[in-house]
Amino acid sequence: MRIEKVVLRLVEMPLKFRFRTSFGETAAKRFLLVEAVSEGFSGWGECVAEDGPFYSPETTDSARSALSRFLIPLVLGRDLADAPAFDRLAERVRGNRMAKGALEAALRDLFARADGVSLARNLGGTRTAIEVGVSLGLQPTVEATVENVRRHVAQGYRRIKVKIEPGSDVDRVAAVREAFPDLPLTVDANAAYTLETAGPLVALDAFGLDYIEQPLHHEDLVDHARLAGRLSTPICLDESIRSASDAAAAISLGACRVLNVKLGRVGGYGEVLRIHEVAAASGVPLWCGGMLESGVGRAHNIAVATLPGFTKPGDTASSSRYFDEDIVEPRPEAADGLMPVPGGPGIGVEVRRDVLARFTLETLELPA
Ligand code: OSB
Ligand code: MG
Repeated sequence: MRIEKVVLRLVEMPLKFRFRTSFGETAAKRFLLVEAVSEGFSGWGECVAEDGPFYSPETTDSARSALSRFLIPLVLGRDLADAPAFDRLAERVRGNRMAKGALEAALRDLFARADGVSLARNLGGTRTAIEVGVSLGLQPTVEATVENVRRHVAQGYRRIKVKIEPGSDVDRVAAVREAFPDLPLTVDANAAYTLETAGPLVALDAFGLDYIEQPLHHEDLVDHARLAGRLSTPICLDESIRSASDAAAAISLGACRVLNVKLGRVGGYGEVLRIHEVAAASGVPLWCGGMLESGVGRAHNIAVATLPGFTKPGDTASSSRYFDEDIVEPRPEAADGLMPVPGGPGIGVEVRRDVLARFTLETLELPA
């Protein structure tokens, strides 16, 4: 397909709640949306870079620059045989994975739509529904934490993940575990601890967590392997895994026994599939993480989670948990912790251009 035009939009959608982690707080979802146009079809990708470089070194501004100056020009006016062809063209662009992943996702959606098949099926996905959990931000008190868990358990989520940080860890988990003795429960520290301050993490072994997500530095593997030797609870890595080669290194070092996979963090579906192979070869379970995505990114996450290696519930909660109004229809909505996989072409949801226009702050049209 000849890529005729790419439209880059800066979009802002109000969030229904403030989301606090050990690295910061978000009150609105501001992101770049990529639309790739060819032969009357539009493919959509969402860039998961945030406003500031606090989860990842990439930001919305750095992604806009990488996309408009280096990545989009690689495809404009070019006749691409398929979406993986972009992966090869973009190989010489280092890092900037969220920017790369957003364009790659738009192209994957575009090609699948033109073929009239669902992206999930195209990738080799095997599920018609995916099991989902929910990621709960830091609350001001232990009581508010338990109450928030209670509300989400009542909504049927299959696993609850609670954010922790030094000073808000063992007390939160102990209270949640006491109220919900059998709940599949995990914690995410977003890199807030060090080997020296890991005492509370060792204490968490008493609460039967499924795993502890990214306890140490965002680029570390070696200290995670050391920490794993002190814990009976498995470690799951998020920030530290940017590629299949990171995943292979982490697994062989013993730095993790579970992997959180995010399409944007690893630079697109090509890398997701390579991580999927690495994990399958060593029997490491995967799950699909989230970045508070709009319906477009959420639909991509659903496609990712249909792959057979994604055996643990991910963070792709219902669109209505985050937003009063979404830019796609049908909205991705889970019932009883099961998110249906749309069967239509591409990501299986349609962008509502009228709603999108209301949430769009800036539009950059890049014609061939
Ligand atoms: O660490 O998984 C994370 C959100 C933004 C940045 C990092 C993370 C998260 C979440 C939220 O945990 C997951 C979601 O509900 O989309
Ligand atoms: Mg995480």
